[in-house]
Amino acid sequence: GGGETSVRVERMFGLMDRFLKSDPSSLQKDILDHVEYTVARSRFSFDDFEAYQALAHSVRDRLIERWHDTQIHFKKKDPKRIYFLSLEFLMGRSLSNSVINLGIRDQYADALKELGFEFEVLAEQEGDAALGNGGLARLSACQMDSLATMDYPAWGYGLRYQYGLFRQVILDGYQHEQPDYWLNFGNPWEIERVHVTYPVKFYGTVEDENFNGGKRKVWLPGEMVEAVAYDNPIPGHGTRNTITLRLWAAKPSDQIDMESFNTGDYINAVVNRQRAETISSVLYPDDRSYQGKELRLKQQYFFVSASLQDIIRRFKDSHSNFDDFPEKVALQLNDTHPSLAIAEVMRVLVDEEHLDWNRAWGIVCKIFSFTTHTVLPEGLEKVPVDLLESLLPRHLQIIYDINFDYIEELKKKIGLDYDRLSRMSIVEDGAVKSIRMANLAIVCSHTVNGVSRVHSELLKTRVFKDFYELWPHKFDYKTNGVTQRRWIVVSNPSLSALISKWLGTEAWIRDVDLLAGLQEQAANVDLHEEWRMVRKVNKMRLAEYIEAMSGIKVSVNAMFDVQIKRIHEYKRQLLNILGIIHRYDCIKNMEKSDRTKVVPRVCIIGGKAAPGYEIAKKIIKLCNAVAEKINNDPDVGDLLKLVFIPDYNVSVAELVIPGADLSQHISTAGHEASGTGNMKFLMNGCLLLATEDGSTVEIIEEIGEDNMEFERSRLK
Ligand code: Z16
Repeated sequence: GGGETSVRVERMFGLMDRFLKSDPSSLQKDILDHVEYTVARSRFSFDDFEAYQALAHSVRDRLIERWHDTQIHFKKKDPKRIYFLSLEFLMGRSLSNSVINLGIRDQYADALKELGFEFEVLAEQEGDAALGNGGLARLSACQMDSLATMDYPAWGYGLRYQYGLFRQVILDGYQHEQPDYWLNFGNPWEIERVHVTYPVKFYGTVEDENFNGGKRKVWLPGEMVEAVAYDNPIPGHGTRNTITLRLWAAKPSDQIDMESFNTGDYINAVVNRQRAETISSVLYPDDRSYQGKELRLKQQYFFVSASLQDIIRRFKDSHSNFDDFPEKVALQLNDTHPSLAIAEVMRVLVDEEHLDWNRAWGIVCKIFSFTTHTVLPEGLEKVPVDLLESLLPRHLQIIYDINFDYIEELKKKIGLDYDRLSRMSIVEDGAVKSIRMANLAIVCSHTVNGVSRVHSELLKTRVFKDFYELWPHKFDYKTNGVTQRRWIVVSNPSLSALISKWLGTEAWIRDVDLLAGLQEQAANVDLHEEWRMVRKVNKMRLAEYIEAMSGIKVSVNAMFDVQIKRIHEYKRQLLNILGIIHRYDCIKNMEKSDRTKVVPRVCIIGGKAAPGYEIAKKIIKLCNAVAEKINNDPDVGDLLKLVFIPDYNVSVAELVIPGADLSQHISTAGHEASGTGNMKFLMNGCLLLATEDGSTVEIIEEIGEDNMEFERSRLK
């Protein structure tokens, strides 16, 4: 009865402090409790890694509190939710970011000091979560941080790969790939939701069934796997809002395959079940070429299907009429990777919820927006029809039906211009008949976002010109950004302190525009001096790292000239290396007396090549060969060094960027959709050497022409 319940509830509240406390001794107690009960080590004997684990678990507890409050708050308010669907998230490390956003970093540092540990040393124990390739994936991570900080009711959805982006090992100058089995040592930043699971179906056939005097389609799938949710809490800064990155892992489903168990081959039946897990096992390491592999398509549908079941379940918790769906749900497609979501929503609404086609279509047209990240044709996904037909036969029919209606409408608008109709069709009738996922996404989305102004212009005038002429109102852009929380506060604490001191406030940590206030101090020599000291300290950190990684000693008095990003022809690392060879040659041929005029330079290049991208791999080899030559020439000494930093990732970036004097963003103009590294260097006070491409064009406008120099060719 009620009496008994209230006694129980009272007892529960009595046992629970409303919130975990964050004074040093509470933190120490929590950490030591985790050493003993979570890590299962004696509190008198544990190493740095175990201390990190315990520390991380105590932070996790605090995240969970806020996460619960956030869920309750939004459940009551029932706002329109933003669902960000992305196959990639490059989160990097979580510890520092979390305690800084929770506002308890210093408290933790003090608490640890008394226990004999350094916060920074423990933070170094954490491995990167590298569930993504490059800019697109790090953008997803930055966006999650900003959505949380700005109090949005947002969810990120993705895949929990067991193997993240490969580790790059350099042997004899060549890149070798090693598996990144990142979950080996556990992951304190995720919460496994054993009860949040959904079945995901593949293969099979589509049959006609009698229904209400008519016919309808039923999909009889041939395979079923289970999607299990793993929640990664994302805390905002200066707010209790803590949102969720929900990643799906594949597990064998209990509901099928009983047949194979009945045949008596028990061992093989178990082994076959286990194969389900391969769906979420490995991230594809190609940063923009689409290969048309079945496993990749399976990954896409797996995460789309599980996410939509979850989203629709949440909607149905408080709504019964699907016409309200667009008022409560916004689905953001991060590139075309999740664009099967369009066909899946149609399928659920029509086949499972029994809405008629036009009503379902009206809903679909209001909920999707599509962000596109490239203009390179090889980046555009084209799924072979044969592949789609075998894996998802009902979805193929739905896409054909969407295309049929759309082409009929199109004919009314543009007439029988068959060239144009075939260019704009969702279905490509080439040697290999295929589905153009970008066309599907454009047709069905209300907004198509570019990632910088020039990128958007190129979409409108070239890549998607036909569509722009038809639907100019759909085309928009949101120039990429990066979060200053990670790229200044986490990665450059001394600069962060300097900025807060000279601005007289920490408000810039939530509102980046306030950094403009530093302009008033632009001529302040005291500030200059402090700034130089900060740079020096960061360069020393970086120099130590370089020596530890490569044995190369570099002088912190030299200019650090950095290019770090995925290796790609259009990004022109080759041009950089040729420039370095030229510089070497000049020094060699110089009069000895002229050498004093040379600014000593340490050139730093880092980045991974897609494992199948031969030219990119050769560029890495070339870089290492040139480095070998230059670094071992005593005649050149500190005037020029070249370092290839292996295994470039988010935490390496956090170390390198604050120590850079000059950074290179020299893509062939018209190729870099946006670029985000440029912003990270810029906000750390680094000079940019750049082509007028992507977001650099807008950076030029922001900093003003007083703060830049054009190359002569442009002045002519
Ligand atoms: C990627 O990282 C990007 C584009 C793409 O098609 C595939 C991948 Cl994996 C990058 C763009 O190259 C870069 O210019 C942009 O800043 C970034 O996406 C985020 O929009």
